[in-house]
This record gives sequence, structure tokens and C-alpha cells, in this order.
Amino acid sequence: MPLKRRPAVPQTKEKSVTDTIQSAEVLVASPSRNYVTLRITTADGIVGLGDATVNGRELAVASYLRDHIAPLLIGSDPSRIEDTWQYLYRGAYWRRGPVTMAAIGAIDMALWDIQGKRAGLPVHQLLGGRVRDKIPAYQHAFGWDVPALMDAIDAQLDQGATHIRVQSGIPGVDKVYGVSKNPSYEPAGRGARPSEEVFNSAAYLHHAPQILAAAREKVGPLVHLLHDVHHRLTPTEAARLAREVEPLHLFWLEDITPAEDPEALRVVRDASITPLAIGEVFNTIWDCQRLIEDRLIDYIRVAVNHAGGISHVRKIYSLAELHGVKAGPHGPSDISPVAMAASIQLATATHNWGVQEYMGYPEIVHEAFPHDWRFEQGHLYAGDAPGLGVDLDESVLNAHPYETAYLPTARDVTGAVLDW
Ligand code: CS2
Ligand code: MG
Repeated sequence: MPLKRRPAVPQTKEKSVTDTIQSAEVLVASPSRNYVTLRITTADGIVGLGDATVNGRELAVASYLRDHIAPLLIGSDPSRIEDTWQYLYRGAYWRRGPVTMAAIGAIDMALWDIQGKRAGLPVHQLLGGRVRDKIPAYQHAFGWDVPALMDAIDAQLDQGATHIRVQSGIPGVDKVYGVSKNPSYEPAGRGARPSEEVFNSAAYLHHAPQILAAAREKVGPLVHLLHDVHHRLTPTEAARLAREVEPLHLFWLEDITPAEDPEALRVVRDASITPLAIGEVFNTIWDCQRLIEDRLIDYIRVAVNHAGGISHVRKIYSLAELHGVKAGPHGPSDISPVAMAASIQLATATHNWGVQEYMGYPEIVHEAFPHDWRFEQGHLYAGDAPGLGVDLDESVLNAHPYETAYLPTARDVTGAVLDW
């Protein structure tokens, strides 16, 4: 029997490039704090935004973008997001590092924004669509003493928080990271030099379990409590803390040891089942690989703007998914509403998601970057606007020029510099 002839495959012509990148501008401004924003515009007039802010190193990223890689984009096809990523990463010879990866991240975010706008779809639809309706978010509750901390926790409970980060002052120590005498604070202080604070690990290790116990007693068993140690402890000190707070059932202990030493977390892991989170200073999958593959952490904290954008961070989350690790990204004020939008888009389409840090922003930041994502009752929600769903108001940015600002530096009680 003669073989039936299949219908001829329709001849597809090589698609011509329908749009090209016409400009890539870097905007540096300080509406309440410094932000570096990339704006890519295509010949068809589609605008994509990316956040390239690296706290205290803003101008280095701005120059990397402006002087070295943004010019390479002009005339290229904005839809080749992965290829552009590979070209900028592998093609550059000098790889990794916060400056390079934030610059690549901003370009990647802006290209996803453009892709979404061209398709008329929010980015989460391009990433596989919704896997959840709302994204749990945690804010910061802090107080110099226990009563002030309890008030801060109350304020969050009143607003429907399900996850709360708890930090407090330490008796006898006059400046403590993440704690302010004002109701809101900004980790980076303006001025030509970083301020300094002294960290007394003995005082901290004595005090921290007490305030965490007080917080647990206040909120009951069902509200999730988180605590950030900011890379300050030795592996043994960290193991002691993790073991001591085990009965309090924290959601996580964050950055308990310096992030570049994965073996330190093995010591903590062997001593305790308190969940661990790390990685806000990581910028590639290779920084996370051992921690994830060896299941030394429960949550990976990489932020979309610091680790090469949506394209790279979703690979990190996929690796994490294989090993039972969840995403719990960094979200302080230095992550602009543009990167927050990208993170929310990812959270909407990523199954292994734990929680998003959401420190919140002063009103001027919302004005500078109008967005359709929203924060309500302890949760973040992606909107349905095409792309990332964020705009920028250049007049607000222009009215607030860059000002030098740095995170503080920490020393121990002997005056030696400590990890921050
Ligand atoms: C902190 C931040 O939000 C956090 O978890 O660690 O305050 C961090 O120190 C700064 O945002 C770094 O830029
Ligand atoms: Mg932190």
C-alpha cells in the first residue's frame, strides 16, 4: 500500500527583526534613598525598566551600564532575552560580582518588561502563569527595648501580618543594625563615610533568645517569626543560637554566619533544626549551588536585581525546587519598586516560594515608581498590567539627585572590623 503523503509543511520564512533597541538610559536619583534605574526604549516606542541599585555602590553599576554594556544593546533585538544574558555574562570574560550581575539584572528585567508589553501580558504569564493568588510578605518589627518591640509587633498584627521579622536593641550597645529609635529607618546613612557600630557577640547571644521568646509569647504559635543576624556570628556561636531558639519554632534565622563560607552552615545544620536562610549578597547560581544541593539551607535569599535578573534567578529557584529549598528573597528599601515588581512576577509563577521581604517605601518612592502591584494585609499581589507593571515619574527623580550614602560598618568590641 502506498504511503500516504503527508501534507507539505508550510514554508516559514526567517522572521525579520520587528523591533530594535533604540536607547538604554541610566537614571540615578535619590527619592529618599539612591536608586539606579535602567530605561530601555525600542524603535517601536516600547519602554522597559530595570533596577540596578547596589546599596552604597550605585555609581559603579551606573558606570558599568552607561560606559560599557548599555551601548552594546543599541540596534539589537529586545526579544532575545536569554541570548543577551549569555552575551553579557559569558561574552565579557570578567564574570560574576555584584556590579556586573546587577547591571545584567537590570537589562534582563527591562527586556522581560518589553516582552510582556509587546505580548500584552504581565510577565508572570510568560513564566508559566499563576501558581498562587497572594504572596506572603514580611515586614520589619523593631524596638530598642521589649515594650517598644511589642508595640511594633502589635502594629503589624493589626495590619494582618502573617510573617514578622523581629529585631531589638541590645542592653549596653548604643547602635544596633536594623533597629532605630524612629518608627521607620533607612539602613544606608547619607554622608561621605559609612557610620560605625560595635557588635558585642556575648551580649547579643545572651539577649537575642530572650527577645525572640517574648515575641513568640506575644504572637502565639501561628504567626511566623523571622530574625536576621547579618553575618555576624562564628559557626559555633551560630549553632548555639540556632539550638537555643529551636523551641520557638522560628520561620527562619537569616545570615547567621558569613555568606561566603558554606561549611559554616553545615556546623549550624548539624546542631539544630531551626530553618536557615541566606543569600542576599549572592549574585549567581554558583554562589548558591553547594548550599542548595547539600540542603544546608531552607530558603534562598537572592534578589532578582542583584543576581542577574529574572532569567538567572529563576534558574536558581529551579535548582532550589529540586532540593526542597524555597525562595525567600531580599526586599529592603534599596530594592526599588521595579525590582520588587519583577520579584512579585516571579513569586506569582514560582511554585517553591516561601516569603518575600517587603520593608516598604516612603510615599515619595511610590510616586517616583508608580506600580500596579500592591501590598495589603501582609501579602503582595501582582497586577495584570502588561510587562512588569511599573512606570517612572522622571520629574520626581529629577527633583532628587544622587547623594552619597553608605551602609554602616561594624566592629567587634576590640575594634576589629566585623562582617556586615
Ligand atoms: C537586610 C538589609 O533586609 C535585610 O535583610 O539585611 O537591611 C540589608 O542590610 C541592606 O538592604 C543591604 O543593602
Ligand atoms: Mg538581611
